Amino acid sequence: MKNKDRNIYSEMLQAKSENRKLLAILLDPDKIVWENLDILISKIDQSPASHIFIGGSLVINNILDDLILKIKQNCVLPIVLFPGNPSQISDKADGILFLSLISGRNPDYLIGHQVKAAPILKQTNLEIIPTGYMLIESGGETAVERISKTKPLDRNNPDLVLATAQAGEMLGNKLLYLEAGSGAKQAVPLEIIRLISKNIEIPLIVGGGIIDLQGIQNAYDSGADLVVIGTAFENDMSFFDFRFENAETFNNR
Ligand code: 1GP
Repeated sequence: MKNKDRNIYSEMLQAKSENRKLLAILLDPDKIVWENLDILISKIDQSPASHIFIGGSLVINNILDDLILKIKQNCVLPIVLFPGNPSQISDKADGILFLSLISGRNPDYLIGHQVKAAPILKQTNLEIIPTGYMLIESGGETAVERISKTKPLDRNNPDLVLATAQAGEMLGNKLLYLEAGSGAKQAVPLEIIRLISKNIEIPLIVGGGIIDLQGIQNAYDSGADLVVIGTAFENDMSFFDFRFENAETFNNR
């Protein structure tokens, strides 16, 4: 399928309207073992995932284009860039979460990187999906916090989290992403997911520190429209194998 034939965001809205939950597997190019890629792709293809997100805090490996092309040979899932900085753009992907780190106050991550990325993105066919990205405190310093030099929002201050989410929606973001951070000790609190999902209209992505099926189900039950799984699948490519068969959680494929 060519990039222009796909409308990732419309499909997300459609899924939300049908209460069909979505699942993204997050691949960090720096952690890909090229020799294992075929099996990795077949595991993704057999999994309940609806999307592949690609990105990392650094991405020092210059394999982004090759990685995406290789995945596309064997898997039809939409590939969405989830970039840590403007160097992580590939026109081989289908779309990009155009992130603004609205939980923080670092201008580079609110507008600076976006200004650098805009002319590059203009040259691509990528579907650009403006996304309010909110880091929620999760029991330890995460890579996003370290690299962006921003503080996460206090997980015990739901009023501030809500106001930030509402501001993100009012600014015109099409998605909100509640992020505990990759490998977080504690996932985003369910009360926060519940509060935000009840008070915004746009689809809600939740990720960071979700390590089992129950965690995914809890996030869905609390109002997440799309859950992101990175580390758990990275550590165990069979993560979805036995969970898939009888799991009603995954009704998206
Ligand atoms: C990180 O939300 C994603 O940006 C996924 O987090 O690696 O903890 O699954 P995990």
